[in-house]
Amino acid sequence: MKSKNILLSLVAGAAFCACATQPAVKEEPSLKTVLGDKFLIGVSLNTRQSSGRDTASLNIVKRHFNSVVAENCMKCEVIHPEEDRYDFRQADEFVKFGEENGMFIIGHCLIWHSQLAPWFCVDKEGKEVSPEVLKQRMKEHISTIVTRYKGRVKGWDVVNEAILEDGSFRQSKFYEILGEEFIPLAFQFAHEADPEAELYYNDYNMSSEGKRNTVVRLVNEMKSKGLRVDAVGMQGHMGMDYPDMEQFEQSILAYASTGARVMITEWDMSALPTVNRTANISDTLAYRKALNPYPESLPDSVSEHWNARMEAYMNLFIKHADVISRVTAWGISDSDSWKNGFPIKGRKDYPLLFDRDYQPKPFVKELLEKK
Ligand code: 9MR
Repeated sequence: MKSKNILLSLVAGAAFCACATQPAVKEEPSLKTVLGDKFLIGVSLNTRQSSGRDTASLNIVKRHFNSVVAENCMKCEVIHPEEDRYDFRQADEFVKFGEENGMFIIGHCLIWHSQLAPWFCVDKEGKEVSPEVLKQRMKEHISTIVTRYKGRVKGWDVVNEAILEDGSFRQSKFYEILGEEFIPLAFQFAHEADPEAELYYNDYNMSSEGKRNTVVRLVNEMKSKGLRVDAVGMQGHMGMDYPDMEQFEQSILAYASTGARVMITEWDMSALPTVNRTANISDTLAYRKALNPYPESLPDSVSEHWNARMEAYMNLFIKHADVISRVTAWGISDSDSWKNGFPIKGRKDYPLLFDRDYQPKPFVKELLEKK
């Protein structure tokens, strides 16, 4: 017994000496360490990133984020281009990347009017399919994709952008053929395919009152029918003069009142003059030089305003961390962003958390220094 104690003391002593002589490794501050006890902090990945080619971006992803979402590779036209053909190559790569890096993986998106494969709502003659056929196609599409990634993709944007700002339903093919019913049906099919997966309704301009009222009604109705709806995704595509923060806050609370959580799912803030507030990819405008005022770099005064607004929004998310369970940026560095090409092609925008040199923006730096 005595000799065992001596041995233990020697081991402990050696361990102590080893610790004492080695300088403590200082963990680099990261967004996930600063925010990890509040909500998941996520980012969307394009295929250069999820395939591992864009290593500069991946250093940021691995250090700062604990959740990833597919920017494009799970959308219908990519993953299910023809009725009897799926193409899972890019989606498989994305999910593998997420798993290898311990990320909370989000699938985006199952039912959406945009980037919908052309075959989806028509028959061989190009005529609109019947409600029964469309239901069957939705079921097959959703079950095949969700089942493939069962237990690996932890949450799905089940229905994307189905409601307009005034609260009416978007006149998509899904709505025209099936009416409102297409939304609960999509949630039902997704849940049947993976009962463990979280399911979300996701949309932009979610602080506009009309849209808010309809989404709240929809979520309440689905929940009262016993359907699983885990969260409402407020995309969070912002500009320098919208959304109004008070309305945004009211919306967070309104969505949370359904009992679902709230997620900021596609966060970015354009630093350019606002020409419209939509994120619907077909709402484009012609290029004019005056609308691309910072082709070299962002002037300090604009950068300060941008950082102050982003910081204020981050503080709002932190304030409501009891109901917000994820904040996801829509891209890693400014050069990735869809905003460089939308709503006007060829502009240079500065909407993300990291700049074109992969450096954190001032408000991110400040956040990191707080820890
Ligand atoms: O960022 C995406 C961009 O690369 C695509 O070209 C575009 C095409 O529809 O979709 C962008 O992502 C959208 C997201 O899937 C849904 N909400 C709006 C986003 C910006 O359009």
